[in-house]
Amino acid sequence: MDIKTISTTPFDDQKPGTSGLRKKVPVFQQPNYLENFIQATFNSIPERVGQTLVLGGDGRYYNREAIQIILKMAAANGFARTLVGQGGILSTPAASCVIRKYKAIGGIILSASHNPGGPKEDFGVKFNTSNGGPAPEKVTSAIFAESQRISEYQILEAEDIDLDKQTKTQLGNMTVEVIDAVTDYAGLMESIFDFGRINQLLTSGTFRLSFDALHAVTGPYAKAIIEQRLGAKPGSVVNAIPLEDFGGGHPDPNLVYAHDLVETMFGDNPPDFGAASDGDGDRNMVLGSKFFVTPSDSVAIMAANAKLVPGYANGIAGIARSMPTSQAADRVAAAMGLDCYETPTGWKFFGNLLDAGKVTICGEESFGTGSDHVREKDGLWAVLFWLNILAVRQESVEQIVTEHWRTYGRNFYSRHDYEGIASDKANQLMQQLRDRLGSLPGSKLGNHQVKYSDDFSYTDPVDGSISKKQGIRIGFEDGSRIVFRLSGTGTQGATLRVYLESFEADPAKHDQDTQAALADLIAIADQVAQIQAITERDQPTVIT
Ligand code: VG1
Ligand code: CO
Repeated sequence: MDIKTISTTPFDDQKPGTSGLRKKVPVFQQPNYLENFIQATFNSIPERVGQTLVLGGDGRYYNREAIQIILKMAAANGFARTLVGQGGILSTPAASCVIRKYKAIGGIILSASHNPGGPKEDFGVKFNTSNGGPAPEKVTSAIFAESQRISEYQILEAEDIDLDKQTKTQLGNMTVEVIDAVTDYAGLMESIFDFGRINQLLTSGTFRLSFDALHAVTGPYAKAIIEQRLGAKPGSVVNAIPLEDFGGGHPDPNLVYAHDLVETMFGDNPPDFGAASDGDGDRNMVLGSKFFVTPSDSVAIMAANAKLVPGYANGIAGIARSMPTSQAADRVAAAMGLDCYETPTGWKFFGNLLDAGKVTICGEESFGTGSDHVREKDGLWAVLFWLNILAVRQESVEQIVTEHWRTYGRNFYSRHDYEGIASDKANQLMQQLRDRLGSLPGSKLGNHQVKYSDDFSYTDPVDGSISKKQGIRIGFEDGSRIVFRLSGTGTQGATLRVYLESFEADPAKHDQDTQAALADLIAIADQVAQIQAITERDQPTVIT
């Protein structure tokens, strides 16, 4: 065996963000950059020797090269076995499923999620632990600490592995198993949902659906599950072939970036159901005919209808949502007598709650929903959940959502993103807001009386760990809220996210336009945070 020990020096910028380490491809291609981060990750799991690792990615540019490097490093670092998705492909939820099913010590997922891909675009590395979930903060901090004192890494000198054939190959003392990327995941979906009933709906002749994979990782999964197993008409899944640059698009399932699907769903004679997922398959957007379901409503509606799905027929244990996500889910939890947890942004904060059995369904406003079936948010799972509800209730998406609002009231909700602003300006904006937090409660902003204002701090109810400075919240007496935070997934400058929410109990007012319903809060947000003055932008780049 030819294991080489290579001397290296630390890079100071390897601190994982909201979801792994994300940088431009050329940054990862610098000598030793990827290797340092992988060795730092391996160093943080001393119990790795003799264990199984899971490896795959969303197929973006540099995926295959990175996989070859990581395989050789895993072989040199004592792993007994690595499971790799065929072609180097594993969606984020599928990787979570495989880690759990084969009791791996962890997994490495190569993805920058919804960020564009290509030689000059984004690449990323996420490490998931043995529960299948994103490494919690204590692990990502340990990885960062390792990256700051690294002096060498181990790599096996060997030929590249053929990633396209499902075979077992020996790499030093480690076995590499190239596995079908879809089978385990599809089997899990079949164990949760009523495939028979969904099949009846999809083959009834009247129901039409369109799933846009945006040339990202969910293409093969959606083809296999929605078309082949569930019988949707061929062509129901579009843009199904994963491309290294996602066809030049932005694989982000929202009303702005999934524009073709939006045109289909809001055009003439639209299908009954439309959905899209992101680069790595963990996000979902759900649409009905000429109707958009906000992700915050989606998680609330799923929780309220969970008993219609066989996998949740015995009820759910509780609900969790990220802090900026609307409080629609809280209303469902209250009505069902369940606990509802509010966590910082990022799926890693749901892991402990799921492991402890405190919650079953989790959601984020950023088009992320999931459950205890894996430890990641799961785009196709959410789509199948909706199809299962539609198959049982035999109503349209719009009917289901509007009826939900009549029962629970409507939380009007929108997120305004200001992308690519200068980091110093973004920090200045947050700092001056922070400086004013103490003086806001009791004062009036527009017509709204401030009830509380703080920088969100979270104490994990399971292990007691504390995460501070997770976003500035201003809450009003009437239940409306404005939240400000900076993105932790970008690779260029800073992105300011402004989250706006108000509540309306009166069904006569539920069909207002969202932006109109939130207009006064939007004006208050600008006034209190000096957005236009500091960023010199007169409008957001993306509104969801
Ligand atoms: C964003 C979203 C957050 C999500 C994260 C990862 O983070 O706001 O809700 O968990 O992306 O999603 P940020 O820090 O940019 O706001 V994914 O699909 O990129 O793994
Ligand atoms: Co994603």
